[in-house]
Amino acid sequence: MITALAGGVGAARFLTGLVRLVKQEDVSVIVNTGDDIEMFGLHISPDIDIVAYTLAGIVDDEKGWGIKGDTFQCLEMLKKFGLETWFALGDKDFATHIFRTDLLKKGFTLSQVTDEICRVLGLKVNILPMTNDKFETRIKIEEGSVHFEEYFVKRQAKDKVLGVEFVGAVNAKPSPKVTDSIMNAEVVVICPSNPIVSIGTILTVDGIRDALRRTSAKVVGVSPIVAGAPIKGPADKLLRGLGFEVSAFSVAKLYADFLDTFVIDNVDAAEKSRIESLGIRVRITNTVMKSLEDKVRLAKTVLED
Ligand code: FO1
Repeated sequence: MITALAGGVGAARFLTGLVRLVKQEDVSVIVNTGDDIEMFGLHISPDIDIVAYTLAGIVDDEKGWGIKGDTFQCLEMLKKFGLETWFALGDKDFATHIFRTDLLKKGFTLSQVTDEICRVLGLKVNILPMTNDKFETRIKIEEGSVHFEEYFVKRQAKDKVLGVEFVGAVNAKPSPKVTDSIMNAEVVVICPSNPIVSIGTILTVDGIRDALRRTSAKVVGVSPIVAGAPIKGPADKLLRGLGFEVSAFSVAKLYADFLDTFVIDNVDAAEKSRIESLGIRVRITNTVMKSLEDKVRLAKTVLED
């Protein structure tokens, strides 16, 4: 059993390589749900959908989210009704949110809904929401606090980050199978996702960090920071906003209490000894995933003993 902690696009691209090496049914993916957002009365789970669409081969590869070739008629009509349409939801994507919201209203948990979505998309991988409880990552900016997606998409990550709030973390419980998937794994992979609002969010759910510390699995992380910057997304803005250095070492330090090995990019080789001084083994390879071969090679490096 391989278990992965995942956020959005970077994680999904890594997982594409992983499932070329390991049978999908032997992979569990614990996904961040702090980006989940209610819009037009619908429950949207961006990171779950990014992972599911990517592994099902229907994601818009260039954007990394949404469905390839999707149209936006519904969104245009909603705009005519004067509703806010800054979050680009395609017509086929809307079907996922309608399906999810309908089942949630019928009493299904987010985990059960996600299992149904995986079944329909023909996925054998176990996609596990980090929690079934209400959870919202909010970013503190000058004007107050906004939902992560409002910070990142509507306001285009332009605001200075003053802090992050994990609303719901106090009561949120891991969804079923989450802690078991960590305790029973041979390898747990910390995917190249945002260390603050994707991986960091998952770590705030009761019991997850503890399980990572206790598991007999090898815990291997892939640095989401290459040459002082993320490949995609606002990780640098969030790290800097919270007073952290933007580097592979800085991320390794955030995970140091449970990480066995950290995979960093060739360009960051100079950080090897600093990371090893944290008691973490370091592997150096190309971590920038352009082709399928890159993704498979990176997954192979993560799994090699
Ligand atoms: N990201 C954007 O930058 N702009 C969008 O309009 C947008 C829409 C969107 C719709 C559905 C979905 O599942 C993801 C979407 N994303 C969009 C990506 C999302 O904002 C982030 O990539 C994740 O939340 C971060 O992991």
